[in-house]
Amino acid sequence: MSRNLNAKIVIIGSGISGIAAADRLVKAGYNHVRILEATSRSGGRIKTGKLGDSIVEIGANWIHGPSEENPIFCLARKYGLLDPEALTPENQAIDIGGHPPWTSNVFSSSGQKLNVEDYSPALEMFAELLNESAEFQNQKGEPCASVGDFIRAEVKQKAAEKWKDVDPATRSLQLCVISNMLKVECCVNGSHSMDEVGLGAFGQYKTLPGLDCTFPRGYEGLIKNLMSELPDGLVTYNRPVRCVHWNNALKGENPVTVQCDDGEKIVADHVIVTVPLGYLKKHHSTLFQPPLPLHKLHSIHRLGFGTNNKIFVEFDEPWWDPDCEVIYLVWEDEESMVDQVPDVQRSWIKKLFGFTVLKPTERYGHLLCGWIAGHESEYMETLSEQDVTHDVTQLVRRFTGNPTITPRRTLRSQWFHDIWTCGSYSHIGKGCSEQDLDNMMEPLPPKGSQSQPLQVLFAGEATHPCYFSTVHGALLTGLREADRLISHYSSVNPSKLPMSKL
Ligand code: 6YU
Repeated sequence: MSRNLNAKIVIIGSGISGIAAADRLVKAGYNHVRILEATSRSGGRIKTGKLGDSIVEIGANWIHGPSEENPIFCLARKYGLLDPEALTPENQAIDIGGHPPWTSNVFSSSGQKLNVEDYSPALEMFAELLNESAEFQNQKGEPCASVGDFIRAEVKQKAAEKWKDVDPATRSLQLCVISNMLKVECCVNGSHSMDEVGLGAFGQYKTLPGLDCTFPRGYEGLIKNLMSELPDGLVTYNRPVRCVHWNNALKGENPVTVQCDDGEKIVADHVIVTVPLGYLKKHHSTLFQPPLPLHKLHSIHRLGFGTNNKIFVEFDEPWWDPDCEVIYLVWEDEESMVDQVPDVQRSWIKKLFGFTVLKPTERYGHLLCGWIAGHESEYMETLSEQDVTHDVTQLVRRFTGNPTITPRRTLRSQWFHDIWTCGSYSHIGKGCSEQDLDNMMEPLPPKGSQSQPLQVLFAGEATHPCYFSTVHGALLTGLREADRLISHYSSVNPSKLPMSKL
């Protein structure tokens, strides 16, 4: 195939995956590349905001696994966006397996601050079972359909052996801690419940070494730097795409036509679709003409895409220890190991697992980030700021036993009601396998078709086989699809293009 630098390439979405694809193509010499973005900004789920004087992340928070293999870490380092500690070889070498060893404070619903020995047996058991949950990959079968079912069954069995001589109150508390841990995992996975996270392919997600770090001046700094390297005018903002008409060449026209909401029709040789899985789930039937092939549709349905929201809460004084990095809130009536609340409207707040502490204090003051996943989180989005603040205040007063604590201000994210995202990020759904992730990234027309190849390509976090749900995963998918086109047209091996050129 001859190199065709005049190929018309349209990228839908200006999140990190779309930007990475554009950057790679432009630097490879393609001169008809454009991005159509529905909103007025680039970055998508990378979104930095402010609460008072503090910079806060509404979307992505950390670089997961900041080390040499992580392209986000390499770019952030190149642009000088990280604190010096994050750059040290020691920091890069720490292998935490996705769960940073944070110093915790644990409070119970009767207003007690628990001692480590009160809750550590449950934490240890949970961590062990979570590791085991990732080991059914490539095995002949798994004992249960979901991670939630597996953990509950195993805890019951192990508790009967290990905690048989423990007094009932202590034993019940351990089970309540397990409920809290399940809620934490709902946030990590972006799922409503761990009962909806598939066990068989749970081990598909891979972590990188490095202790998770943040961007002291905001994650969006990365987007600004990347955008400054792209030609002016490459992104058209406020231009939602309504429909991608593919296989047009059969009618003697250009292979693809992109129809925008405002009626404009843009012809292209290739379209790279980077819209979130949540958006795809909701709009696939109108977004593609002809419709997506059945195997791709089934994978879109099987993969999970849930909501994880943040509620930032600022206080005048800390009510946690100076070294505390995470606060867990344990409900003492949850010994049945639940991660869903029975009555969402009345008790949505029980789903909030607790808070991470924004550090260092000199930068953020006394600022916490609350985490809440699932349908309870989606309901929270419908409440007024005042109602959310009221419920969070009552929660903190109850768990600390201090009826006077009052937040100075709050701010929450609303990812489910963001019409261009429809949730937060993807996870392995029940019944999912590696094949589903392969199907997600398969271009159109599918293999074996006689029509013009690579008309529609798919990037975005939900199309990465093992780094789905992350910023680095999303970036790598953009590069992958750009490279697919480059190698389609060129004899030059795209892997020879240095990463530093990005
Ligand atoms: C990470 C983190 N992080 C917290 C929260 C969220 C996410 N992630 P984009 O959506 O960015 O871009 C698509 C664009 O398309 C967008 O601009 C749209 O407007 C546009 N669009 C849509 N429809 C369109 C149309 N019709 N026409 C035109 N344009 C259209 N990742 O690395 N660290 O700390 C977090 C977190 C609250 C919401 C995160 C984190 C996820 C990333 O933000 C996300 O993957 C990428 O930004 C997506 O980029 P993109 O380009 O694909 O889409 C075992 C096991 C466990 C598995 N999971 C463990 C990992 C945990 C992940 N953790 C995340 C945690 C947090 C806290």
